[in-house]
Amino acid sequence: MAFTPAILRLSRTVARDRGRAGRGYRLSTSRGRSPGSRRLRLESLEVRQMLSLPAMAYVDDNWSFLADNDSSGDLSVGDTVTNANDSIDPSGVTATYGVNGFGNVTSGLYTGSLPGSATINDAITGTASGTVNVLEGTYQEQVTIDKSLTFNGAQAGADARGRDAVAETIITPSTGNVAVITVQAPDVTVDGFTVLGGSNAGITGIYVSDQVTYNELSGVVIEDNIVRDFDLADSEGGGIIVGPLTDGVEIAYNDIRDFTLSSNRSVVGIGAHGNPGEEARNANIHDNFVHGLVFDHFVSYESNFRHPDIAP
Ligand SMILES: [Ca+2]
Ligand SMILES: [Ca+2]
Repeated sequence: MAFTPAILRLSRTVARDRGRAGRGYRLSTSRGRSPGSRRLRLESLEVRQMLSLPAMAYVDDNWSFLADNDSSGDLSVGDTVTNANDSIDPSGVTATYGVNGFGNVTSGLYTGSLPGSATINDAITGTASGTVNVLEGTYQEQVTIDKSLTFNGAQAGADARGRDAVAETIITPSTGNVAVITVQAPDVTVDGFTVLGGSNAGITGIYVSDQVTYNELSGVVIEDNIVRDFDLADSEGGGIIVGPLTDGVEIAYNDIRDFTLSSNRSVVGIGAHGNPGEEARNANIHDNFVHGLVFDHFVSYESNFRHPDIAP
């Protein structure tokens, strides 16, 4: 099937970009020192992170500034922020910016964001295996979950099928030919998000496969997510895709809807694909809605297709 290699190319591109822009970038501050010195810095950084990373973090697109704890006269790591601007439990979450609170501060005495503390990916980097709560709002980025954690949106625990007119955590891509959320670690739950594709070619909403270290992933649950409004133009795409080297991924209570494309390409609502020796095994796909996939030309789509590389 032509769809499979496109998804593989996609995930490998994401992995390469992540390698360039992720932890390696932080280490570039030691440029000019000896390689041995760089390794020492890496080790001490990782030790420090293991000792001090919180197990629970929050991300908000519109924090309210509460306290300038270091009297710096601006937003800095360690200041107190609260979610006063949200409609769900306003001011119910108080966090320490850059420690267990990430994102943008839009009201109060000092506003803005800081590099390393601004994005959902920053929150994942800054959290030990535990829970990252992304509060209601809209976030434009490609999220890579590269450690075992629970990744909760505003509607975590709420069945996505027919869910409407409630405050959502919306993640939308900044470019085409990417997965909006990539799960590449075992024991990850993605619960209660909306993935909004927009007018970006080649988008996959949520993709599960470790194309970096090629370890088989188990214990992954994708539930209660809306994946909607993809205008894929002349390209392929999909809603939720289980990729190679996975075992027992559960996909349930999701609502996949409103995909359009304009050429002879394929779109998959929910699917699984593997490679010989790298199968997607035991995928447990149940209780999802896939609807509103609209095409101008011929296209094949399946909500749960069978393939020789998908082992039972
Ligand atoms: Ca400050
Ligand atoms: Ca918000």
